[in-house]
Amino acid sequence: MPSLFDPVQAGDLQLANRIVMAPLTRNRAPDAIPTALMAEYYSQRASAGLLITEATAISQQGQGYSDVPGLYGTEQLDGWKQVTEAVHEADGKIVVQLWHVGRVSHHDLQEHGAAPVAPSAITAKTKTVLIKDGVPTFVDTSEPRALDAEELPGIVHTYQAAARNAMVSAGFDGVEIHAANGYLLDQFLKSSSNQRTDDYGGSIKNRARLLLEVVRAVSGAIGGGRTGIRLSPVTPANDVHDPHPQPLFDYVLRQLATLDLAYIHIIEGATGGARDMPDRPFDYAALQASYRAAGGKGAWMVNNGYDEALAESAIGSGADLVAFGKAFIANPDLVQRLRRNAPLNAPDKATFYGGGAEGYTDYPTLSN
Ligand code: 8OZ
Repeated sequence: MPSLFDPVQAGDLQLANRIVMAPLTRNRAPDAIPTALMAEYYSQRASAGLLITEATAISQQGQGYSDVPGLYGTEQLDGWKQVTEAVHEADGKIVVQLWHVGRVSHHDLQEHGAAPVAPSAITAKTKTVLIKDGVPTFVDTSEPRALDAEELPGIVHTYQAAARNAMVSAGFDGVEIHAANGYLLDQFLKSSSNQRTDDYGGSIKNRARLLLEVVRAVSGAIGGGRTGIRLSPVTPANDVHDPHPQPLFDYVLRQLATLDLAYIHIIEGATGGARDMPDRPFDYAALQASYRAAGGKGAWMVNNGYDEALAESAIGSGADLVAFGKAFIANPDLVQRLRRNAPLNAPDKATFYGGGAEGYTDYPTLSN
């Protein structure tokens, strides 16, 4: 039986172990440009089998928080290039998470103070972060406007262009499409945020249409074997809900199975919170079985609240990869610590979002 420390193939990505650094928003990219400090942070963690970057906006419209990075300007791509070079220098593999926040934004972050966009004009009961004078402040998200159907091909194209630039200009090993946590693609999937009456709303097939168009466009441009996707069937994050998640995600996974993706990344339960949600039951084993039954060969990546014992048991029962979030914030050498059963540093919540090196690149490794 494989262990967490054994190599694994995820599409075209040959990974040294099955421990993945989950995407983690850290708000340390002023003007959305990745910095040398970010290159240091990611390269410190390069012993992970795979690093997934923090969520990275594909356009200004896709921005929802202060000081999160983008992937649509030359300086942003150059900034990411120094990150990928540092990670490759340290023998790591890194994919960038492609992000459009949809309605989880504030008009101050949008071009000319425009309203954020969404499947329907329904405000999310959630907060975003604006950093003013260096101080992160939580603010209500702004009322969005519903996207016209004519605008959707442009959004698909923007994902595709970002994926191409990620590979060609920024030197990434692949991309992960962020379709989780109540952001744009998840807003289209779930009925609480999608009340459209056109081809992109109503039936499961219609609500999954934009997501599948994006995945086809991205994987068509850079190769399915370098494309992953993140999904969160039942998370309440950012005020999305679907009363029937099992058939919805069953359909999505059966469609994705035909696209030869590198991996499927599933958040089990409430993002960063409870794995079991009695009011939102979901059968993840059935979801994986549907994907495999439909011919899906991508690596199966699980996430949310894993410790080593739970991770090994997941690998034993058919997961290929386990993503760790907070543990990677506080333990740059997490792989080595897990391998040696060494104690873990505790993460400091106060320095998760915004700031500089403190709580970012200064967590000690075992040898320090
Ligand atoms: C925490 C804070 C801001 C954004 C996600 C991109 O939940 C995020 C995020 C997390 O996927």
